[in-house]
Formats: sequence, C-alpha cells, structure tokens
Amino acid sequence: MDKIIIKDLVVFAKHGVFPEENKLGQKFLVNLTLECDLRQAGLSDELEYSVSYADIAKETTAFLTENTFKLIETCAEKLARHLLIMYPAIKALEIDLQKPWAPIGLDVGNVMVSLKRSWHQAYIALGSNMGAKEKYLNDAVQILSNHPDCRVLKISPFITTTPYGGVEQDDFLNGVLLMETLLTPLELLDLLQTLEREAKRERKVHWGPRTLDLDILFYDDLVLSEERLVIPHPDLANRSFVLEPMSAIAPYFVHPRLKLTIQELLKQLQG
Ligand code: A4P
Ligand code: MG
Repeated sequence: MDKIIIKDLVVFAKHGVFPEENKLGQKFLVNLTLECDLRQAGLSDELEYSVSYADIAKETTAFLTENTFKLIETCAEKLARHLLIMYPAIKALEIDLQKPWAPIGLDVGNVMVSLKRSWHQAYIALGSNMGAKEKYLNDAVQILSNHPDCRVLKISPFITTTPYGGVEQDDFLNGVLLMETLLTPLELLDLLQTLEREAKRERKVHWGPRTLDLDILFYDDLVLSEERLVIPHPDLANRSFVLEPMSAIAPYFVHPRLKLTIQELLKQLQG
C-alpha cells in the first residue's frame, strides 16, 4: 500500500509517570507512516483524494497536548485510534513515539514505542430463533454500526432457516454482515458476547434456542485456534444458514484454510 510519512514532528507535551513530567512537560518526537491509496490523488493532483499531512501533523500535536497520559504506550495507542477513526482514507498506520529526554537519571540517547494499527475486515453471522427475531438482529446491527471501533459495510438479507444441529426448536432468522473494526479478534468476541448477553440470551442447550447468536466467521485472512476463539468459524462449511446469506454479500471471498470461495462452499454443501 502507498504511504505518507511524517518524520520528527516535535510536540511539547506532559506525558509521564513522574508528577513533575505532568507539570513541566518535555519534548516528544513523532514519526507517522500512514497507509493510504494515493493513486487517484497522484493522477488528479487533487488533495481531496489524499490525506493532508499538514492536517495530520496539526491533529497529532493537538491530541498530544490536549491529553495527558502516564505511558507513551497509551499515547501511541490512543493517537493511532484517534487518527484511524478521524481519517477514513488511512487504512493502517505506524507510530514511533520518542521521548528522548525522559528523566530516568541515566545517559540514554532515546526511548521510544513503536506500533502499527489498522482496520480489519470481519464477517459476522447473526442468528435468532426466539421472540422478536428481526428486532434482535436489527438491534445488533444498529449497535455495531454505532460503535466507534466498528464500521458496518454490508448486511445480507435476513433469511428464515430450519434448525441445524438436531435440537427441536423454532425456525431461525439468519444473516451475515461485513464490518471493518479496530478491535482485535478477542476484543471483538467480547463485544459480540456483551450484545448477546444484553439480548438476554440464555445458554441452556448447546445449539438450542437463543434470542441472539453472533459468531465471528472470518477476520481478514486470519487462521486462529485458541481456547475461546476459532477463526474461521470451524463449522461454517457445513452451514447453509451461514453460506447462503454470506454469498449474497461476498460470493468470491476465499476461505483462508479451505481455499474455496463462499459460492464454491455453498455449491459443495448443496451437493
Ligand atoms: N467460539 C469459538 N469460536 C468462535 C467464533 N468464531 N465466534 C466460542 C464466536 N464464538 C466462538 O458458543 C460457545 C463458545 O464458542 C463461545 O463462548 C466462544 O468462546 P456459544 O454461542 O456461546 O454457544 P452455543 O451457541 O450454544 O454453541 P455454538 O457451537 O456456538 O453454536 P453455534 O455454532 O452458534 O450454532 N440452525 C440454524 N438454522 N440457524 C442458526 O443460527 N445456530 C446454532 C448455534 C444451531 N443451529 C442453527 C443456528
Ligand atoms: Mg455461537
């Protein structure tokens, strides 16, 4: 991806663990690498297709002077989030935040933290088979759309499906959405489980009835297998109630482990 780089921006600010640092302040140096698509700006010579480095430098200075944190880790983390939310054209950014005059009583040339943060694309399966099913799904979409760390990009039509998994229960309403998120996979799972809890979902029967079920299907092309979270969702290739709505919004998305598109997986399942 193309990059805009801002080097050695000097900001006088008051971050630090020691109380005198929060009072007296000191100089910080910032390096920013912004990943953006610069093709259109390059061809048209119009700033509206790019991100103004002057604006970014001003915003960075304002953010670092208007807030006070103990840790430069926190400064960098929150600054990254602030810029990624404020400037949609920035897909990813790297921050080096230096504190060359940190008062640690030793002859150290420089200290810095360096981090990279970006928007990630996640596909989420939605399901409900109790009560006001459509309202549960719509409410979940609404809450995710309003969350500052999430942007819902596409929502499939909701379809009525017969229960899968052998438990006798009411029909489901199912859908899939595509979102961009700044959350890590586990943070995203926590958020989805909070929404499930708020919808008063009771987990009595495995694969049994629920007001709201939110599963992470894919997170970029990540393959992950942890105790609390498996990505891609391990059973999705057997579930037409997932593949059918997802094929309405992303038929050519390639499953990173099976190396087949959603359309191909659906065809395979339908035999
Ligand atoms: N977990 C692991 N990986 C993931 C992931 N990728 N996304 C863990 C979300 N959660 C993941 O899930 C149990 C645990 O799975 C979570 O605590 C999380 O740490 P759960 O939702 O709490 O429990 P559950 O729903 O009873 O079991 P399970 O296996 O998640 O059921 P599913 O897979 O959600 O399936 N038929 C139709 N037609 N439509 C449906 O929507 N849904 C189910 C439930 C069954 N039959 C259905 C439908
Ligand atoms: Mg589930």
